[in-house]
Amino acid sequence: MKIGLYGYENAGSTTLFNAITGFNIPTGFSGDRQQTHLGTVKVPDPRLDVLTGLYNPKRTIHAELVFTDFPAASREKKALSNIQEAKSMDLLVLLVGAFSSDGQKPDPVGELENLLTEMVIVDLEHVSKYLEKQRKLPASAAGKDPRLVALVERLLPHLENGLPLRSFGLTSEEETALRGFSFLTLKPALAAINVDETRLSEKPDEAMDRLAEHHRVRPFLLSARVEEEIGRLAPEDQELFLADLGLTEKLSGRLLRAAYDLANLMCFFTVGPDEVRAWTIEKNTPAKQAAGVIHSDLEKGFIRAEVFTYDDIVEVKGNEAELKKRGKVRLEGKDYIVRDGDILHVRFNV
Ligand SMILES: Nc1nc2c(ncn2[C@@H]2O[C@H](COP(=O)(O)OP(=O)(O)O)[C@@H](O)[C@H]2O)c(=O)[nH]1
Ligand SMILES: [Mg+2]
Repeated sequence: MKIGLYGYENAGSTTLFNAITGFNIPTGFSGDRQQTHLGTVKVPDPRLDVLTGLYNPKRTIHAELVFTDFPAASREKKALSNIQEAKSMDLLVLLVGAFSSDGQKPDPVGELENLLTEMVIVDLEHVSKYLEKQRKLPASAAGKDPRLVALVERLLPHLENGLPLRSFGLTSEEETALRGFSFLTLKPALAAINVDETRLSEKPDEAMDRLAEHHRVRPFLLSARVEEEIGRLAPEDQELFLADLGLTEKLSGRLLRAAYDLANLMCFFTVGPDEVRAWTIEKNTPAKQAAGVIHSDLEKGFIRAEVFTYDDIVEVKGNEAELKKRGKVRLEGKDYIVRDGDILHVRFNV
């Protein structure tokens, strides 16, 4: 899963990136503002720690997310650099500055509106170009898909009205048909509002809420600088600091959970003496596709999956033989919908 950070200069995107990844990239004008930064973050999951205790494996592998901090957009030009790369992201974090700095009045609502509008324009241009190309093709042209063209035609007025495709009301079949376009305004997005730490427990104001609702993005309050500082403390001190701010968890944990929720993601596990590992899939994924996340051979040669739940294996302290005796190990076929916390042994043949 790939998460892209976008925002205007000085909104604090590189500071946020440092807070999440633990990196120490120079921020503000001391940094190289044209550089793109990439960082991998382990998804914390207490269940994985418990399973590690039960199986005592050679290695434990967390689910991982990759964060990309794109160069900040220039306020004068408005344009977002690398906006085309947003198409390959699974989730967007649109960061706006709401903290006070040198007497300058922040304008988080205006910033967010610009970012969101920019994304509508990218999709609108994509749709217009596609339709223009299709119109020029003879009816008999290979690969012509009149149903897809008709669907895309229906999207045009919606985008022309400045609305995101998230609010179009697409059916899941239509969404699948449109996947190849990678529309930006269909991607799950967090509106990350970078506030002073004293305002962390406040709610986003009404104008912000209205805008976020209009574009179907989820507001998320954070304080990048203070979280960056907390990240540099010893773990014991981190908890104290967080508690002082009225928080129970570091930014990376909160943000990752919001991302999983918004993108409709969940984890299943594989276990054994070599490796205990968490895997990320979308909710409602059938067993065969879930196996494909582990390895394409497991999907191709999928026969069945032995499935048991995290809670059940914890109850028998990792004793799978005992679990079988109790009839708690199921044999599931390719269409079984994998659930959060399921543990899978995939049987396959290639
Ligand atoms: N007061 C305050 N300053 C911040 C905060 N986040 C970032 N900054 C400062 O804003 C400047 C720009 O930050 P940077 O992360 O480089 O912004 P970017 O241009 O969006 O990547 C730096 O001087 C940061 O220290 C914050 O939450 N509070
Ligand atoms: Mg930056």
